[in-house]
Amino acid sequence: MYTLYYSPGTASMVVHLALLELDAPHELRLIDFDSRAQKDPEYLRLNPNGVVPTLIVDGKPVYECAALVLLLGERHVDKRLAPMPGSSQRGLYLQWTLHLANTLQPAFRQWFYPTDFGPENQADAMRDFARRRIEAAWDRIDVHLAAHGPYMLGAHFSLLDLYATMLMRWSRNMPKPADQWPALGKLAGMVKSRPSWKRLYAIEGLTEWA
Ligand SMILES: N[C@@H](CCC(=O)N[C@@H](CS)C(=O)NCC(=O)O)C(=O)O
Repeated sequence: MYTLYYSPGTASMVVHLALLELDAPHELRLIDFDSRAQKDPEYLRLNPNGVVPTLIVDGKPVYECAALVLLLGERHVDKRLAPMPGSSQRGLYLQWTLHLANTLQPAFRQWFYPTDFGPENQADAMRDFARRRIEAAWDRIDVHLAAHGPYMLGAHFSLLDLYATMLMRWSRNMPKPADQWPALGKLAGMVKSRPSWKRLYAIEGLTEWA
């Protein structure tokens, strides 16, 4: 049994989706951002970064959503939602998962929390820089999907598609949302039609970009 510390629609979303896709028994603990529960000393003992997600795995906290996606894929290998070491898709899988984690997700952090990166009076410039980084990443991923899609790994759905689609969702109120890129839009449509997506929306109480 896993325990996921989450906040609706945030970086915990991909872990929650993965748990649902993998049919992995889990319980949820809501971290209320309005009361800054992510900075509570009790929560900081689990995740000293004061962010979600944190997943309790065999009694121990593990954080970083990309790491959790990789970990869950290999702990539930029978579900075949992640290429294992030695498989021909493994390199591509690691490449894109880390690309999302190292390039796209940090740019979103800069978009949503610009004052973490510089003074208040430079927030607009920070956000504009983040927007350009995000759009450049969508350009590259869309080219990849158009040539090698429709899923990130080709013909077969994997946990990586959940990660890409969560990040696409974060762009929904940006000047150019990710689903306006054709191949990205197609991927988003396929992931959004999965039962796991619909269940997560019901459980987390999400409505936007359903
Ligand atoms: N690198 C971390 C980033 C997690 C992260 O930034 N989570 C955000 C929500 S999307 C958060 O908890 N923000 C609350 C805060 O920074 O106080 C991961 O991938 O798990």
